[in-house]
Amino acid sequence: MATVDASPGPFTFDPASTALLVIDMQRDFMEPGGFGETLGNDVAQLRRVIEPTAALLVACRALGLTVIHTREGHLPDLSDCPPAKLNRGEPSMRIGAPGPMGRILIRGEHGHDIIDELAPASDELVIDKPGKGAFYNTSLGDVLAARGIRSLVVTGVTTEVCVHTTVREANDRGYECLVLSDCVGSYFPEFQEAGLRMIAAQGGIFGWVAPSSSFIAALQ
Ligand code: C5J
Repeated sequence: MATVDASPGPFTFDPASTALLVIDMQRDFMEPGGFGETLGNDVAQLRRVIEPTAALLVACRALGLTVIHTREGHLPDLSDCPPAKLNRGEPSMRIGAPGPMGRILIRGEHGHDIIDELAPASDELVIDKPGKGAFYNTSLGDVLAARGIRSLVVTGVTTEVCVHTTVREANDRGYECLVLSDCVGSYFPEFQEAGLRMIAAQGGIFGWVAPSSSFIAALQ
């Protein structure tokens, strides 16, 4: 067992039953011309998570920890994109529209894939998801059960949307979640702060929060 110095208290985990989850580090959220920018966001806000997440991946891979990446996106015919999502808000381009990185948030397009800096290794799982949560309409639950995973170390974007939804889904399914504060990012600094506080509040209502340095130290 290993223990991380975390908030609201120590997070204890068995590396053999722990997976690193890297959520939606896709060009569509991280780079100009993608889904994030069509919604009016400054994608530069998210770039600070790249370097610590790359270092975290090196540490987890060296120890053989299970690493799972997710990508949010839709089938080319949009049959898995409900109108409530497609028509929401006033984006400059809707999901499926042709953008500079290919059709916005569509599987197989350049913008839908994970950024080069955090590209999955060949033996790492990539779960495509149509929703915000990584469990909704995906094989993630089965994959985790098959591997005996009980604890999730959660990273990715964006903190208050797909990271939060996934952590909440995971809680309801009985997983222990540690969110790494410098490896999750939001377009909104105030949501980043509040999102992290919500996880560890009330004695860890959704889980634990720690910087990646504390998690990496616990792995040594
Ligand atoms: C959003 C996500 N923000 N990956 N998706 O629409 O958080």
